[in-house]
Amino acid sequence: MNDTDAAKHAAAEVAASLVEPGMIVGLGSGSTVQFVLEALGRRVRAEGLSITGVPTSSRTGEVAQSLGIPLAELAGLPLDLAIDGADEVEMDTLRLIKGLGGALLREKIVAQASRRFVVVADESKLVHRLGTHAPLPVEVDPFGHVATARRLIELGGGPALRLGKDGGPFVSDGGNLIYDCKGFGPILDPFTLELRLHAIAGVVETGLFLHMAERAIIGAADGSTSERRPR
Ligand code: A5P
Repeated sequence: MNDTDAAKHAAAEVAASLVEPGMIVGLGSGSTVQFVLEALGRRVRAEGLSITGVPTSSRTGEVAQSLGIPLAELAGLPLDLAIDGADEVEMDTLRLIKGLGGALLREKIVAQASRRFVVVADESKLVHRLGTHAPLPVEVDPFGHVATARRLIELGGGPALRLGKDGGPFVSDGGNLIYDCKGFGPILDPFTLELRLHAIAGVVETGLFLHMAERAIIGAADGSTSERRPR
């Protein structure tokens, strides 16, 4: 295991230990969550831990199923806990950029439906200001998306249409396109930016997760972890 994976693994093990019998658990997406799924699958098999997972992407659903984690769709009841990764974690506030994996819309719906939202990440994801390294992913409706992108240019986002492995546009689980916006960083006022982006018809969701995370579990390469809470 390389250093980054060791850090992700350490954070994931702590997050998986927060899950208690009977919980309905939102399961995020990405490589850090993959370690969470493995830890939960192990607990389901070894301890008979009875939980219901609500996946945020088809990929997570497939992996969770293969590991024996029972799944359900998101319904009206609140989830007890959601666990997800992040592309950037603002260290003092725990505001996040998410969506480099392309699952931001469902991740945000699941996080919003959960009583508690815990982030798992390696320490490379910690930043002083959002938009330091990661572009801001903005999910848009395919209809007229070039016109929508023009509005993102006007806002200074410098949008780039995300491409898939086949060289064509990347299409999210919800059938939408994603523009990665490098131009917004560093993001000093994410709340105003969120409002401006949502005021554009055609924008479905943004990768800004504000006031959502109750804590972040940050893993280091030596296998240690630290916990951060928003100030
Ligand atoms: C998926 O859409 C993203 O929001 C992920 O949570 C994010 O990209 C973190 O992924 P890693 O754990 O692979 O870094």
